Amino acid sequence: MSAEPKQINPSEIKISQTKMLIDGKWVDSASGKTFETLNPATGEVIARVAEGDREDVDRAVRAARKAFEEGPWRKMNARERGRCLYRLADLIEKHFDELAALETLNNGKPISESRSADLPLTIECYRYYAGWADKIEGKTIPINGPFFTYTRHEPVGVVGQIIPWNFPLLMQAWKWGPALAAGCTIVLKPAEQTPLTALRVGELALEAGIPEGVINIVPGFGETAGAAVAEHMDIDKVAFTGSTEVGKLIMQAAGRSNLKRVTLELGGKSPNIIFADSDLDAALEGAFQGLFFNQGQCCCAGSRVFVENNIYGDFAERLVERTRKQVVGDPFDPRTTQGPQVSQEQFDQVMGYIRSGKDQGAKLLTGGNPIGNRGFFIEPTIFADVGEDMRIAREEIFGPVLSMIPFKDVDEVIGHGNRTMYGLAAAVWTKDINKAHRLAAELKAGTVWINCYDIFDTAAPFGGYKMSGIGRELGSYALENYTEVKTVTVAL
Ligand code: TXE
Repeated sequence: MSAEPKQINPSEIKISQTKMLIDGKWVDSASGKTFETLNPATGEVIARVAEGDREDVDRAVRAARKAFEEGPWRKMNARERGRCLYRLADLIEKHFDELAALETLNNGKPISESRSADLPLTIECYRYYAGWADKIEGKTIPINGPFFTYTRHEPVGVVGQIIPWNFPLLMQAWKWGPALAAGCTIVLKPAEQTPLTALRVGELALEAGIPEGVINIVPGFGETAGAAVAEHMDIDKVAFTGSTEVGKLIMQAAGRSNLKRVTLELGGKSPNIIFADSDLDAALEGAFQGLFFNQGQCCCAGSRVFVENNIYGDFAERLVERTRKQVVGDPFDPRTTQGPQVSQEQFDQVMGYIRSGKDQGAKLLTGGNPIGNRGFFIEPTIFADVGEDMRIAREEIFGPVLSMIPFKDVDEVIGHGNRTMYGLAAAVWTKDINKAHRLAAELKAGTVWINCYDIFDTAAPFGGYKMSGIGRELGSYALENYTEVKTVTVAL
C-alpha cells in the first residue's frame, strides 16, 4: 500500500477505458449502444460505457473458445501462466491509488475501505492463485488388475462469469484468479452499476501478458448480456455472484442450454449470536461492523443480531451509541466510514424495508431516514424486538439496517438462527469453548466465525448452504470449479 493519499477530487479521476474487451481489442458494442454509469455519492454521470448484448457475448465466446483451443494459454507452461498472474497483481499494486479512487467513485464505498480492504484483498487473491497455477495435480489410483490409473485435472474450458457491484475489483479477482490458474478462458460480465474498475483491470491484464482472447469483458445489463452468458451453448461453466432470484434464473438457463457447470454465491441473512459471557466490547464492534461494513452491502452481512436476554437492553443502548460514531458522507473524505448505497434502486429497496420494519411493529432505535437530497445516503438504522416473521428478519435488505432479536439459550438460538432459507455465514461470541464449537457444528452456514466477523482470506473457502448458493469460492476448493477430472487407465 502506498502512503496516505491527499484528498481526491473526483472530477480529476481518469477514466481510461469505456469500451468492451474482445479478443485482446477494445471495441464498441455491435449495436453501438452505450449506458451511463453513475457516481452514487452525487447521482451524476461519470461516463458512458459500451453496452454489450447477445451478439457481443457471442463474439467474446468465439474469442475465448479460440484462445482456449488454439491459443497459447492452455498449452503454456503452467508456471508461465502463474507469472502472468503475478505480473497482473504487481500492476494492480502499481496502480493502487488510481484503482482505489476509481472503485470509490463508481461504487461509493469510503476511500479508506477501498484502500484498506478491496485493493489489498484483490492483489492477494491474484498472487495466491498465481502460486497455484503449477500445483494443480491429479492422483494415481490403485485399481484392481494389471492397470495403471491416474487422473488429470484439466481446465473446464470457456467460463462465463457474472459479478455484482458490492466489491467489483474483489469479485473479479475471486473469479479470475482460480479460472486463470486452472487454464480456462473467460467472458466476464461486470455489474451494470460498476463496470469501470473491471475494464481498467482488463487493460492491466493485457499489459501483464495474458494472451489475446483469454479474458474478454462484456459490460451490459443482466437480462441481456448476463442472460446471454447463462444461456450460451459454448460456455462450459458459469460462475455467478448476485441475488438468489437471479441465481435461480442462471441455473434454469444452464439446464435449458448445454448443462454448463454452475456455481452460485447468493444472498444471506446471517445470524450474529452474542452470548452474555463474551468479550462484550469485541462483540459490540463485531455486531456493528458485521452489518454496517460496506454500507451493509455484503452477502455475509450479520443482519440478524441475536443477543442473550440478560444483556439485551444494555447491548442495544451501546450499539445505538456506537452508530453515532459512524461518519456518513463524502466517500472521498478519509474520515468517512459510510458512503451512499450503490444506486437509486438499492436506496429505494432499503428504504422500503425500513418502512416495512416500522409497519410490522419492530422498534426503531435509531436512524431510519435518508440523508441529504443528493446521492443515495441512508442513516445507520437499528431495529429492536424484531419478530421472526417480519420481512426485515427474513429477507436480505442489503443496506445499513440491523435487526436485534433477544434469545434465552443455546437451543433456542440455534433453532432460530437456522430458520432461514439462507446459509452463507454466522458468528458466535462467547468465551465458553464448548458452546462455541457446538454452535459451529450446528449452524447451517458455509462460514462460522467465532469471536470475530468478516475475516476473509484468499486461502479459506467461502460459499453458502441452502439458497445462499452452490459451490465454494477461494482456497484450493475454487480450483475444483474450474477443472474437469479425467481418469486415464493404462493396461500394463
Ligand atoms: O442483483 P442481481 P441486483 C442481492 C441483494 C440486492 C439484490 C438485488 O439483496 O439487494 O441482490 O441486487 C446480473 N441473467 N445481491 O439487482 O440482479 C447483473 O447484471 C444473468 C447479493 O444488483 O442479481 C449483475 O451483473 N445475469 C449479492 C449480477 O447479475 C443477470 C450481490 C447481480 O445482479 C440477470 C449483489 C439475468 N437474468 C446483490 N439479471 C451477493 N451475493 O453478494 C441480473 N444479472
